[in-house]
Amino acid sequence: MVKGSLKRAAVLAVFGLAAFAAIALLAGGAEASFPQPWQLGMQQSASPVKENIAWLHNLLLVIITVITIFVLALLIYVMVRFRASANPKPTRTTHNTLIEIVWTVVPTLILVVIAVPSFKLLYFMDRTFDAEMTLKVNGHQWYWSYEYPDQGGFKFESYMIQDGDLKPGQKRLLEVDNRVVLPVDTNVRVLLAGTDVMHSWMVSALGVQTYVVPGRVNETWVRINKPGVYYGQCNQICGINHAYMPIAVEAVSKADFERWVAEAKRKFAVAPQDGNVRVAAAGDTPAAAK
Ligand SMILES: [Cu+2]
Repeated sequence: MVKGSLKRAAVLAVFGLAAFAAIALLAGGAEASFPQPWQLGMQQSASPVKENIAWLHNLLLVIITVITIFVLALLIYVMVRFRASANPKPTRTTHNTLIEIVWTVVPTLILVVIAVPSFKLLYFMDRTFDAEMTLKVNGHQWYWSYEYPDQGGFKFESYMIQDGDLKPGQKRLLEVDNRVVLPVDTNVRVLLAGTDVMHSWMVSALGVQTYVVPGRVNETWVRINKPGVYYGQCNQICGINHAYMPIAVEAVSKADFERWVAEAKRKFAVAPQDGNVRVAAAGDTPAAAK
């Protein structure tokens, strides 16, 4: 009897240690706003949504680890204890009410424990009700364009820097010519639409992954809590250059954001459309008519 409970305690201790080792390994892995070689864990959080995602991920990791080790231990025990040579005359038992209740109730409780924080997070990440500004994201084959309706409505396109044009320190396949600049500690409503096919705007450190669909507007939000550059990628297969339309979000202080807006308004000013448009003449070649 004593031997049995000792064995049980030892098994429980092993479960616990394995779970914590797995969490330490996965959660402590990387601290960066871009994917790193051999990275195991998720990128460091830079928004409340991502913090909540990381928390739920760690909870699930414990549950998954414990269940997997428990089932594995049961299988090994059964294989050893009830193998033909050790157990030549098998029992004909088919029902055990207590065990049947336990294996129904315990999984139900586990599902409830997962469902409650899961639904809470789902509604939390859905939208922000007190947005301080709006960012419009447009997906194209194969680049992004961004629009700032609350800052005068300027818009610009954001293309990946090609390998040959990379400057020292720029990240291959992640750096873009025009980064999306956003202020920190600000609730930003993000509206997303597509112009051709489906794309997906995914920035890992911000916990955002929203589909970009032609003909409809999807909504999400970010609140970036520390300055930095957060890289992401299109993660909906959208055609041949799907891998070459990265996202670079640069989070700056509110004062720096105002300065950037003033500069961006000039830089990305839309050319006046009134009266100066040259009408193509009959003899123009297509190139000259532009
Ligand atoms: Cu895409």
